Amino acid sequence: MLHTPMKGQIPLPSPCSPVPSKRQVEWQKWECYAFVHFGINTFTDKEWGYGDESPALFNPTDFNADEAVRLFHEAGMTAVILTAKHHDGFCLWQTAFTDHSVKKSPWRGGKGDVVGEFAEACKRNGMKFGVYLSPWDRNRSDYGTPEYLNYYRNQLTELLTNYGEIAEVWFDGANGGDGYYGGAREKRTIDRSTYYGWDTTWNLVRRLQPNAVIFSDVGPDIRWIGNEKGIAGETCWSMYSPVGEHGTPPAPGNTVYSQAIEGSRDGKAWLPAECDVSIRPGWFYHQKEDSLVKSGQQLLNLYLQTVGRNASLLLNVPLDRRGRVAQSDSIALMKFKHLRDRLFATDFARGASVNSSNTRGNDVQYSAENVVDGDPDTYWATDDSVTNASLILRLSKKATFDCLLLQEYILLGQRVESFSVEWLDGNRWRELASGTTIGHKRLLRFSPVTTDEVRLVIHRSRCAPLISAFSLYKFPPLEK
Ligand code: FUL
Repeated sequence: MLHTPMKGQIPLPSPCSPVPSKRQVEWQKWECYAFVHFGINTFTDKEWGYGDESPALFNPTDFNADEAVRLFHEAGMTAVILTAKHHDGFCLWQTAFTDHSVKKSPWRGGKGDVVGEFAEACKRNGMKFGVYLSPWDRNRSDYGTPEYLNYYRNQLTELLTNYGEIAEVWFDGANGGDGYYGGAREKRTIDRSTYYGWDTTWNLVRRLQPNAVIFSDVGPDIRWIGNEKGIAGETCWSMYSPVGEHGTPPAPGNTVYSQAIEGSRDGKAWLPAECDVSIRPGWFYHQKEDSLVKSGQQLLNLYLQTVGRNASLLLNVPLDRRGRVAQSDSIALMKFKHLRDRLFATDFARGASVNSSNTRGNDVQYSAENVVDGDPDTYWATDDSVTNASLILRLSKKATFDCLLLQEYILLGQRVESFSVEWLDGNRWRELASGTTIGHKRLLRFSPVTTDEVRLVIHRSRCAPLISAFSLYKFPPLEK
């Protein structure tokens, strides 16, 4: 038994800077959510439209936002981000600022609104909704001039005022190059650091949707992981100080993005990582890729490499020419969900008795048993000066497991930089797994062991460690 002062006598650990904002903390809980690429490319079988496509091509035969959103919800996803406008400039909503939109398509007699139907479907199904609005616009004649920025911000204003709560705004780094540009058919290069006046645009988002998180290569709320493969670094800090290429100011499309996969221990800003990856080779639907959809098992691996490494998984599931999710994709999504449900069905560490080498002020509020209580808001903490410490968990009975989940209480900063986990084999401790960062969530897979005693050793931490969860699971056997 600990010799304990009364609960609450010991003050909270001091923050280990930088710390997340409220919107970043909320976003971190989304974990796995859907990206939906849909637009003119769906009908031309391309990935990047040139900008000269006729809006008449957009004509889904059976568009059903509700069905897609329900599927995502059932698959355990928490939000949907829709490509309201891709690089080709075609707009999926009734914008007042261009005719290059659903207004000029035969779909629903020119009265349809894909953004509106998705926003409504998300509301109905308790899902968050976000928008992708491509900064690069290969249709606009004024692209590259200051006028285009008014156009871009006017469009953003429509999206952020007419569709209720917008949870994330996605700013793509791909911009500038050849295009139709109102008939000019030429190559236009812009200065990525200065052209877009990002601060002004981000202020607009803050004003219109104060709770929305802003995504780009440089944040300001969440960062691109630097690849489109669904892989976060085994070391993955939520901190990051983006730098531009060749010493130029960093901006979307202008960072040394290979650094984003790990972020940095001493990064100035809290900029956690989002991993965007498609369920298919392409972002848009192509029939020829129907046989190349990732399996449930592959999606589970992506989950381990993203959510399991302190990042989020933004999984793209495009709509086909009907305006629906293809059957192959929905089967894979439900298998993915089924595998996660089975994996996380039993936590063998829940309710274990836990001893720690040190507990903050010997206060029960910071007790080691907080790591096995299933509550992410309680945590084990050590005294401020103690940055290496250990826990021994005694399970109620022997169990066989091959997966470990660890979580830090990130509201006060990301701290742990080196840890290992051992299991008691007879009377010998043997290493099970080891790692560097933990962050919001760390999942590790190893060969199965059977034991009733496990030890967590924190070797190094930026500040006193705050651990909110330690769980043990068993992977389900491989299914066909
Ligand atoms: C990239 C774009 O160029 C792709 O077409 C896709 O939208 C992807 C999510 O972002 O930068």
